[in-house]
Amino acid sequence: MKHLTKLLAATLAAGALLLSGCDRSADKADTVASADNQKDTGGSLKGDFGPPQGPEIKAILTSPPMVPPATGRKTPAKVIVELNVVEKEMEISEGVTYTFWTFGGTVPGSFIRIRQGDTVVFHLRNMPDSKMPHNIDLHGVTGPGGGAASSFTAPGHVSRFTFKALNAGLYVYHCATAPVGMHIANGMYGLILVEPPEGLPPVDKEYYVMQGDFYTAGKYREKGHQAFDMQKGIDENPTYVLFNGAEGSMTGDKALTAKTGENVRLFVGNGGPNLVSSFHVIGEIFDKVWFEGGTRYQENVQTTLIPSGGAAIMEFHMEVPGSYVLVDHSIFRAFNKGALAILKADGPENKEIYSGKEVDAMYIGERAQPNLAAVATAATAAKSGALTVDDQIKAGQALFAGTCSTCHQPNGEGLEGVFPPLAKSSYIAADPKKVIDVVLHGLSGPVTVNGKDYNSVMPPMTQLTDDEIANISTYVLNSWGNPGGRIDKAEVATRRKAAPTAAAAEH
Ligand code: HEC
Ligand SMILES: [Cu+2]
Repeated sequence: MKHLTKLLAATLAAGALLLSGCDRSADKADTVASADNQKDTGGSLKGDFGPPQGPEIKAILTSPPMVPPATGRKTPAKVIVELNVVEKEMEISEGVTYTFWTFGGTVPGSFIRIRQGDTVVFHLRNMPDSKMPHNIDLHGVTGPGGGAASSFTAPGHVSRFTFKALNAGLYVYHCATAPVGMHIANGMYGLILVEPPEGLPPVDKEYYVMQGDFYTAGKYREKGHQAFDMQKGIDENPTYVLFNGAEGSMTGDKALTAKTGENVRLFVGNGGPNLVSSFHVIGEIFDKVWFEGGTRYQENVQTTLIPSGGAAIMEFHMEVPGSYVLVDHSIFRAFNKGALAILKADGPENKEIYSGKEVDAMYIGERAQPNLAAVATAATAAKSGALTVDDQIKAGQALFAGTCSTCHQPNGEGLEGVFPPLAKSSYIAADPKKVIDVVLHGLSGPVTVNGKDYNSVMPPMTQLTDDEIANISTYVLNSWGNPGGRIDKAEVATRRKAAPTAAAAEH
């Protein structure tokens, strides 16, 4: 024990020596990086610029993915922030609704932008039709609880507290009412940017993106209204991992946009409640990342970590037109839980930097097309008992594009010797209901389709729900010269039970 302590002390001393040695040489290295990037900001001590000056200012709040304009101020002001807590049902995925608890009616909540040294008078109003009390803890507040204790607000009440924003940075705010995990999991978080006194350098586009993990009683994409599942939350086993509170919140015609030649700045937060994000943009390199939302930046970064309850600012220059995919690079979250968004850059090709071809359908899948409305229509029709074959075919087509077409090709022709055709398939004609089994349980070993032999493996599509499989199967049966017919959800459920898949057997 004694030995160990001694050893530790010696190691520490050696480390300290090394460190101070390092420091001195860094002082001498008079590079742009050390002068500009390593300056002493003085922290909260230097963030008090005295009493507010000029008239009171009402903060402009924006809904995601928009960001309020720069404050443009050179002096500290008194800034009024009015934020409403709204509990409301919204779509979490096509045909799936969830009761979110929100700051400002959106997930994440309204973006707040102020300047270091500002005095903020915060009004938190909990709407009269709320069922729960709520409060707010802003990570940019210096003071116990970050405002939480002073802002506990019952339904139909308003509370007010004042703070001086001493530290510059990008900060998360969230509800901190018990059970805290549940309030955050229901969407109660957002970002507040405290600009440094000199402001941020101007860029062409600024966007607000925030990740969160969600826990529903039903499985991923199971249609209808879904309740919160506390046990899944405790187990840190999310059903959805999302950017801006909904699957597809920034894809298709809602994609973020930019032009080539522009500088884009992303303010990215992570509300959690549980997961750490490995935030990445497929096809871009971050020129700069203000990691952890702090004062210093790192350059030339591929993927940046954003902790739960943390944030980062990143900037990059758009060189090549096309679709860039924002993902959590813990990649099952992107392709199987929804953590995927698109930034679409328009402009002339730049063949010297990139030879061309749009990002693979494999990366964006069905999220590239804005046609998932068909899936929602089918879900609504199914609920009211008015689901037609046509609804099913349209929904199935959209889902086929994201699930089956990478192998069997969009026209169902397959790839010779590798993926058998679904078009005019002799396999399907022999027993149309077999489509359900193949999708549910996969297929391997030798098969002959339209006179050609295949001996490969199709994995079971365990991520699909019963009604998704019913719609895809109905689409396949009614396309490309196949025999037609209709598969309903109940039939899929029966066949699923008949031969449990590996995934189902786990329970
Ligand atoms: C990862 C590639 C892949 C994906 C994705 C895929 N399949 Fe397959 N599929 C195959 C392969 C490979 C076979 C042949 C397996 C064998 O050789 O035993 C096959 C066989 C089939 C067959 C039987 C043979 C035929 O051509 O009629 C059907 C039906 C089928 N797939 C439907 C689908 C549907 C519907 C989807 C989407 C829900 C889908 N597949 C997704 C690779 C895939
Ligand atoms: Cu709350």
